[in-house]
Formats: sequence, structure tokens, C-alpha cells
Amino acid sequence: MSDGKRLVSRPMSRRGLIRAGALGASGLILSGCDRLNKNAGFRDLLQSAEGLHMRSQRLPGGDALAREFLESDMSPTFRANGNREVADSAYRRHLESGFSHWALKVDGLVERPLSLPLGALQALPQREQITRHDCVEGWSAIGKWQGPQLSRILDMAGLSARARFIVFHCADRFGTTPYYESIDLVDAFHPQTILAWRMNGQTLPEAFGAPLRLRVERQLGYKHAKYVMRIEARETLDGLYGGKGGYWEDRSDYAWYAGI
Ligand SMILES: Nc1nc2c(c(=O)[nH]1)N[C@H]1C(S)=C(S)[C@@H](COP(=O)(O)O)O[C@H]1N2
Ligand SMILES: [Mo]
Repeated sequence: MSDGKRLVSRPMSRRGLIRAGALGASGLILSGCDRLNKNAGFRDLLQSAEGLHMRSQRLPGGDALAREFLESDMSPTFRANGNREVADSAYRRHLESGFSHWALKVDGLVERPLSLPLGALQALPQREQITRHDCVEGWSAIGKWQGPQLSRILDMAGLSARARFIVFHCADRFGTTPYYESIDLVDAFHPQTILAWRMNGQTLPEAFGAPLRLRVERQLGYKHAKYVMRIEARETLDGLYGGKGGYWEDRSDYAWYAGI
């Protein structure tokens, strides 16, 4: 993607691809993950209109990295969006104590459920990346993010062969409904997918998702879950809240696959 690229709205880009006939419905090869390819539900998704867009990033070469920028490209201010505060009382106590007694839960379809204190996440090998965040509402900002790769944490937990989706359960709510998000295993194991606890060289502030937020760099802003408390590996998104895999997906036309 080039610097001057305007944010393309999802439906337009999908329709554009369909109209242009740029992608055939068959014979396309998923890069990487054979396990996913053999899964009937995943194949159905790939046949759908949303899947058409997904395939464009899943073609050979489609596992490319999102563009990374230089320090000099960083936005002087990074907007905080969506929830900027968390009301939950347990969260507020953790915030006050610098999350020193907090731990990330990793459970669901894993061989070894984990409870990882912030110090353990900080002690893992770290990835730092300067990337552009694109919000569906039409603004972008370039920031620097640091944290362990999600793949490393999933490997520590040992994903079950049935796992297809990784769900991020967040501490904040809109009204009574918790924020949550989900991604597939291709994005989960992408090298730029990290759990960031540091932003622009500082411990992640509350407004930006303290203590931990997802960076999934080839996806639109709403996929980047803030205030991640628990990571759950699942076979299906059915039966989870509205069943569409994310807070906004459940209550708007925002696509589950929000690749940029
Ligand atoms: N838990 C949680 N995560 C969230 C949101 C939110 O309201 N709650 N908003 C999303 C949206 S729409 C965007 S654009 C980004 C904003 O991240 P920022 O506040 O760091 O800019 O977070 C995403 N992740
Ligand atoms: Mo957003």
C-alpha cells in the first residue's frame, strides 16, 4: 500500500474485485495453512463474497507483511477511539496497581490453559513495529507498537487441532455488551500479529488499551481489540454473543474479515 492510498471501504473493494472478475471462485490456493483448507466451514466462507476479499490476501504472496514505517513517519498524535476508559471495578483496581497482579488468560481449545502475568509477556521475545492504523470511520495514524507475537503464546498453550478462530475478550463494554473480536489462524500466526503492551515507547495508556491490545496489522481498526483479558481458541463463532465474531460485526455491516 502506498502512502497516498485513501482508505478503501470494505464493501466497495469487495464489489470492485467481484466486478473486475479479478479473482476466480475456484482453483485458488491458500497460502500456508492446509489445516484450514481442509475445513468445510472455512471453505464455504472462502466461497462467499466476504471470502472473495479474504482470498485476495490469502493468495500465494498474500501473506506479505503490512508496510512498516520509520520513526520520522510517526503521527504526532494518535487518536484514541471507541472506549477510552473501562468502568469494570476489577479492571480499575488492576490499573491502579500497574497490573502487577493481573494475568492474561488463554483457554478454550488449547492443550495447556495459561495464565500469563504482564511480566511474563514482557519477558518473551518482543517484536516492535511502526505501522499505520486505519479506522473504518476514515482516519489513520502511524504508531509504534511492541509486544510478544501472538503465535508464540498460542504455541505455548498448544492449539488443539479443532481450533479455527482466536477470540479476544475485552474488559470494556458498550452498555451491557462486552467488546470482543476474533481472527482466523492465518492472521493469528502472522508475524506482525502481536499483543502490544507498549506504544510509542511508553507503557500502553488506558485510552489505547492497557494493559494489552491486539495489533493485527493487515486488518481495519475495529479488529485491534484493546483491554484484552482473555484469549479463547474456538472451533466456531456460533453461540458467541451475536455469532458474527465481533462487537461491531454483531451490530453493523462491518465485515468480520476486514483486511486492508
Ligand atoms: N476493547 C475495545 N477495543 C477496541 C475498540 C473498543 O471500543 N473497545 N475500538 C476499536 C476501534 S473502532 C478502533 S479504530 C481502535 C482504536 O484504537 P485506539 O484507541 O488505540 O486508536 O480500537 C478498536 N478496538
Ligand atoms: Mo475504528
